[in-house]
Amino acid sequence: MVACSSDDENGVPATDIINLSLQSNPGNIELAWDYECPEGENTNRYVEIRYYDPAKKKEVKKTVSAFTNSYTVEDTRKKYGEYKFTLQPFSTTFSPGTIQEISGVSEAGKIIDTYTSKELTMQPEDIYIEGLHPTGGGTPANLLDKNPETFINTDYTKPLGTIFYIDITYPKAQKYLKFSYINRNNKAASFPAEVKCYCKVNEKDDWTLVKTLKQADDNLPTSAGASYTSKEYECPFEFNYFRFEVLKTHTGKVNFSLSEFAIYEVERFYYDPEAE
Ligand SMILES: [Ca+2]
Repeated sequence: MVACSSDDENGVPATDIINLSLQSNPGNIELAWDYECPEGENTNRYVEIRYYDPAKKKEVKKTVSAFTNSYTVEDTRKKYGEYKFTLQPFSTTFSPGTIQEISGVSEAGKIIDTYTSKELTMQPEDIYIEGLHPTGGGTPANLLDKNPETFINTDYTKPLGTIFYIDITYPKAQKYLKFSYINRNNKAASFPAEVKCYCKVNEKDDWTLVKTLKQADDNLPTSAGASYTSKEYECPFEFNYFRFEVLKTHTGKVNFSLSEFAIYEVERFYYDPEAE
């Protein structure tokens, strides 16, 4: 029997729900349905949705307006297996309609993995540069003065294949490596095009390679004055020392030249809703 609009004000039957469907999404389940009667003849006041929430360990009852034909159940989890939903319409006179049921499994909740970082203050003595040009190379302080016109330059008179690097002593141990630099503001200068990033805990330790950056893959900048900020790279341990070793420059010349260098304190926020 189809219960569309009726003149009998003493007891209007509810309009039944049809075509109830369920869509699984990451961390939520979407229910959708139609009504047996066309819009305008729908006799319902609301639809009641009932289900058991295994996360809160309780029965949940939601009501949605008669004009609604979908509902998203938030914070569902794959690990809880099947959810069973019961929908029941109620008419303008609160007469209950036919119960519809549907079951389904949620997709896994989305993993949240984000980093926050802030710059760590360095002193010039925290920086050692291997192979500074003896007269025109500048000093480590030039990398910290926030002035793009002061710079460091490694020794361009050395033969090709000479490896130059910057060693940094961290003021505070870190688990994640993140750094930034600014190319020297001079079009004739050479900039890092392949860099190996190493960490270690103690001064006497061997270096551990954490990441190799390449110009094409990692967008190391090749224009004068351009800046680069690395992603966050996890070290196998909390480190105190960082080596920025330049294997190639974008011009192919032996030396590289930078105007600023910075390191960061990094905190990671990781949350897997399925893991609790
Ligand atoms: Ca500078």
